[in-house]
Amino acid sequence: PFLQNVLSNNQFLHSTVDTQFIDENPELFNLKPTQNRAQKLLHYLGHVMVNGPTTPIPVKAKPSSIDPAVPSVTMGDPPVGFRDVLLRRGPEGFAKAVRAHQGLLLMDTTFRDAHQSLLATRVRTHDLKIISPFVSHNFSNLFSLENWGGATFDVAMRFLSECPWKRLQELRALIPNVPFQMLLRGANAVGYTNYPDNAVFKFCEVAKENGMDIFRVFDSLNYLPNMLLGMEAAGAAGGVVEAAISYTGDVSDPMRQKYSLDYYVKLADELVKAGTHILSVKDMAGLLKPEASKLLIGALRDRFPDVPIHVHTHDTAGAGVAAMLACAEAGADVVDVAVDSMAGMTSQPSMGAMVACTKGTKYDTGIALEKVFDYSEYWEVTRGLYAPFDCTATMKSGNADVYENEIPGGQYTNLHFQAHSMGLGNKFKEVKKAYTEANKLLGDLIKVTPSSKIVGDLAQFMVQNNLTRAEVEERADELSFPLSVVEFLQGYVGIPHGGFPEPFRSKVLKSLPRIEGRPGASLPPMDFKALEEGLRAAHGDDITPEDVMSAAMYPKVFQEFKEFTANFGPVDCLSTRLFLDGPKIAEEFEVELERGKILHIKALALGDLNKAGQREVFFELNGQLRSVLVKDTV
Ligand code: 3PY
Ligand code: ZN
Repeated sequence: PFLQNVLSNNQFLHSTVDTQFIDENPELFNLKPTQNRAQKLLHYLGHVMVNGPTTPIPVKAKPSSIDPAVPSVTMGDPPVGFRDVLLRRGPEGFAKAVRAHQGLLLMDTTFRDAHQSLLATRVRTHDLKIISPFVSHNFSNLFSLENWGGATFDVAMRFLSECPWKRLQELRALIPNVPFQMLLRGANAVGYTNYPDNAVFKFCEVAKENGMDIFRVFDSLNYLPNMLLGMEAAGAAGGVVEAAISYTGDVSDPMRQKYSLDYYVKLADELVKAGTHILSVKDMAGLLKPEASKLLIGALRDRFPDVPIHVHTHDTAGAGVAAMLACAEAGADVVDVAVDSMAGMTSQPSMGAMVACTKGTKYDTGIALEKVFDYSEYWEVTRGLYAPFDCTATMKSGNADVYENEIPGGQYTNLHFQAHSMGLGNKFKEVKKAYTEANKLLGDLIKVTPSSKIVGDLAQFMVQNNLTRAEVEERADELSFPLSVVEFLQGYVGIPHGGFPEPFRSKVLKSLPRIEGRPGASLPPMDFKALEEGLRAAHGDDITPEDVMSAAMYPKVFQEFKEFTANFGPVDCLSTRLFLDGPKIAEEFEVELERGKILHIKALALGDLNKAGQREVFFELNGQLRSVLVKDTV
């Protein structure tokens, strides 16, 4: 308003004042549009009160009514952690320090993979932020905190209506001392298909600028050219490169030769040769048994005495802690865990169990068990807020059948959910059997995003059409397969170990084109300038470089996210219960829009349905009566 007055002032307009300062500083006019964020949030809350949550809810359960207690944190700066080592010594020095470290190091996956596996990736920045100072002060000796990438990028915008970059920025400000780690799907970045090379490079650059430290890079087929592209992008951005070999099969079973010890060691050779700072084994389905851990990690340790080894697993069968202890004994430097109340089943093995089981041994983690208990209690109660997404609504235990079907943790939960929501809860075994058969049809693949989705799509196709593997093989030239399967066979994902299955491939593809080599190599570079201009035209001038990357990865999801926030405001400021369930009548609450800017809101009443099918919802906002009109769509 002040500027508006100045700009309409006669003296100002007729140049009788010296405007040189203004002329020389055009950025003074980069004004935020008048926001009225409060009214938009009332609109959102009213909408939830009338119509229920905007995000789809898979389970008929309400968020718990118990609020988490936040454990207290001592005043002052947090202790020095590995991030300080990284900032001082760079990625190479960091890797040396990790390798030289006495005792076992842990990565905490609670902020990413744990909730991706158990709670459909739905944990909101709001709840991550609340516990961040505690993590920073009490878990400063973690190797890293995995808090970004994988499915979180997409889900943040698509289902939580929040900006993934803001999450990264806010967590970084709260946890300066623990390295942050993300999951990068190689040439697929944080998406499900190949992006042009320059998009993967730019993505890593922006991620690093926003505070990301360690990039775990994998490819869903272990296809080396795709992995190298992701590694180069992470390295060029100045990040720590952690190349991850996706593990499948069983190296301790002499009958299973396709993914043998020799296969993994040879792949590791290539990754080390390419200069990975850290070598990772990514056991996305939790198939690495203790005996296999000894063989695989032992072999890698012998071959690469100077390279830190980091192992990731899932606890689907229930043998995760045993496997990670075996990995530590075989020479792993770092293993992945989730805090106890977010661990187990399709998530990572329990942090508390690993800390307790190694205590007093040469693998002692140096983490205080008491602090793990506090951390776990916070997450136990917070987890209750996500009851509408919690896999334990239907899944009651782990299951050792994963050694046969090899379904990755997150997908195992999703398929279980899907089977139950389609009323096929008693047919889950069949779904898993079909998955096993579909995998064999496709030539026994490494299965992780997106190859796992392709196997899942084929399995679903077989169940829906009541087809056996033999029938699919026989009738391959006449069936109309899911697009993902056809594209995989065309080579759009990469080339699987051992090549494509024949004659299945030829029968399906007939004369369809086949891609030779790395799929991304033939994509034209993304025109970021044009993309940014388009976004400015659509959404106004406050588009950031981060927004441009969001739109590059997920154009439609980003557009919908912008439209949503233009309507409903910064819903990430709401508590999770308010976000999912809205307030109760007469409930009073505060919403912190930004530091020190707090709204005091009371929900007063819900009006009757009017002739236009709307309801008026009444609030008190900072002591003043406000109302919003909401279309009743229920
Ligand atoms: C992802 O790609 O999101 C994964 O977690 C793979 O394991
Ligand atoms: Zn995982």
